[in-house]
Amino acid sequence: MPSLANVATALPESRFSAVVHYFGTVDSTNQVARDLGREGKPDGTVVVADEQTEGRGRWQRRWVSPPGAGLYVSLLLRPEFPAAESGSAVQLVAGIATAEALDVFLPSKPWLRWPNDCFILDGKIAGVLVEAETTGQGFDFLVCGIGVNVNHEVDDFPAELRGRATSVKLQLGHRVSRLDVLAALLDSFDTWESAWRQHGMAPIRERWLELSPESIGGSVSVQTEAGLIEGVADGLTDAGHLRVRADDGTHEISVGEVIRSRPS
Ligand code: BT5
Repeated sequence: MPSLANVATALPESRFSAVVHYFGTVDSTNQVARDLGREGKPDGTVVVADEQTEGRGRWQRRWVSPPGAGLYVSLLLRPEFPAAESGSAVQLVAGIATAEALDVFLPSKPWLRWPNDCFILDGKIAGVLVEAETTGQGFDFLVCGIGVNVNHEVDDFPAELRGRATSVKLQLGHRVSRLDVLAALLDSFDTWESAWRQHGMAPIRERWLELSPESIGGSVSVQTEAGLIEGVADGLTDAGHLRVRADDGTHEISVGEVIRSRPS
C-alpha cells in the first residue's frame, strides 16, 4: 500500500495537487493551514498529516487522530465571496465530497447529518471543520479541515466513542489506502466547489439533501445556542441553514447541530 508520506507526488493532477504539505505529526492540520494562509500561501494549498496531537472539532471539541489510521487533511481556500456565504457552501461541499469518497469504498451508503457529520449506519466516520480567517480589512481565507476514520481498529477509539464511531476498515474488514480516499475526496470536492462557483447554492444544496434523508421530513432534535429545538426538518435555506418546523413556528438554524432524529 503506498505511503501517505508520498502524498505530494502521488495525487492526480488537479487544483489541489500543486502545493501539498505532508507532516508526520502536527497539533492540527487546520492550525498549520491557517499559519500557511497567514504567510500568503495560495488557494488550493493542501496540508496532510499522519497524526494530530490536538485535532479539533467544533466548540473546542477534540478529534481523535491516532497515527497510521485516519486521514487528516486541511484545504486552504481563498473564495471571492464573503466569509459567511463561502463558509456555509464549503461546509456542504466538504460533506458531499466526504460521503461520495466513502461511497467508492463501502457497501453501505454514507449519510450526512447537519451541519458536518458523516455516518455509516449509526457510526460517525468523518467530520468537517471550516474556519474563516478575517483580517482588519475583512475576509481573508477559509480553512476546510476534514477528518476521515480510514484504518482504525476498535482500540484506536477511546472508550466513550466505541459503538458511536466507525472506520472504513471496521466496515470492510480490510485496510484501504488513505491516499486513495484522499484522491477521491479531492476529486469530488473540486467538482462540487466548481458547481457552487458557477451555479451558486442550488446544485450543492440539492446534492447534500440527497445524502441526508433525515434533513427532509425527519423528526429532528437540534442543539442550538438558544436551546433544543425539536420538530420536522424541512431542508436547507439558500444560506445552508437547517429549516425546522416546530410547534412554535418554523426555525432557520444557522448555528447548531442535529443530535438525534427518527424517520417521520
Ligand atoms: C467534527 O467536529 O466532526 C469536525 C472534525 C474535523 C477534524 C478534522 S481532522 C483535519 C482537521 N484538523 C483538525 O484539527 N480538525 C480537522 P464535531 O462536530 O465538533 O465533532 C467532535 C465530536 O466527534 C467529539 O466530541 C466526539 O464526540 C466525536 N469524535 C471525536 N473524534 C472522532 C473520531 N475520530 N471519529 C468519530 N467521532 C469522533
